Amino acid sequence: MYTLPILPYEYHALEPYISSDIMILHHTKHHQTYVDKLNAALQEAPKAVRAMPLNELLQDTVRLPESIRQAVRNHGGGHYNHSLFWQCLAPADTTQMSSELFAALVQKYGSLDAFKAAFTEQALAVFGSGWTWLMPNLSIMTTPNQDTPLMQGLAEPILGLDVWEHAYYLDYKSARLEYVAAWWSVVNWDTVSDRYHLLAAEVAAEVR
Ligand code: MN3
Repeated sequence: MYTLPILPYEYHALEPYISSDIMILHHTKHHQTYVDKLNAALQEAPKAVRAMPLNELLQDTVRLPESIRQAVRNHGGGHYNHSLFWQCLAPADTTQMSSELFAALVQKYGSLDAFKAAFTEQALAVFGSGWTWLMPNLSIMTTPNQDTPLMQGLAEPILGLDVWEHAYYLDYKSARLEYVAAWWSVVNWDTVSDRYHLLAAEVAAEVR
C-alpha cells in the first residue's frame, strides 16, 4: 500500500511563491488521488508486481499485465513525480546549490541564468499537462501527462517541475511563465545538489 508522503514543510511555507491553498489542494487532493488509484490498480496485480519498489514498477511498464498498465503509468507516475516534486521544494532562501553542481551547470549552459532560461523555455513548451526535468547528466527533458523519465529507461531526475495547470492555476491563472519564474525562488537546492552527487555518480558507474 502506498501512502501520501508527509511534506517536510508547512503548507504556507512556500508563500508568496506558491500559496497554501494550492499546496493543500495539490497534496491532499491531487496527490492523494494518485496514491489511491495506484493502490486500487495494484490490488488486481500479481503478488510479484505488488512487491516491486515504485521505481522498478515504472521502469518497464510493458511487463505489467495490460489490465493495470495504463493505471500504473498514470497513477504510479503521478505518485512518483509528486513525491519528487515536494522534495525539490523548500522555503525561499533556505537552501544552497553545491559549488560542484553550480560549476557543472555553468560549464554546460554558460551561466546559471542561461540554464534557468533553457529550463524555463522547455517548461513553457510542454503542450497541455506534463513535467520538465533536470537529469543527472544535466540535460533537460519533458514528459507528457504523468510519464516519468524512468518509463523511457532513463535515470531518475534530480529536479522536476509540475506544469499541470492544477499546480498553478489558483495563483497564476493560465500564466505558466509567472509560475515558473516564482518556482525558481522555492527550489530546494540542497536536495537537488544531493541528488546530483548521488545519481550522477550512479549513471557514471553504469556507463563504465
Ligand atoms: Mn501535480
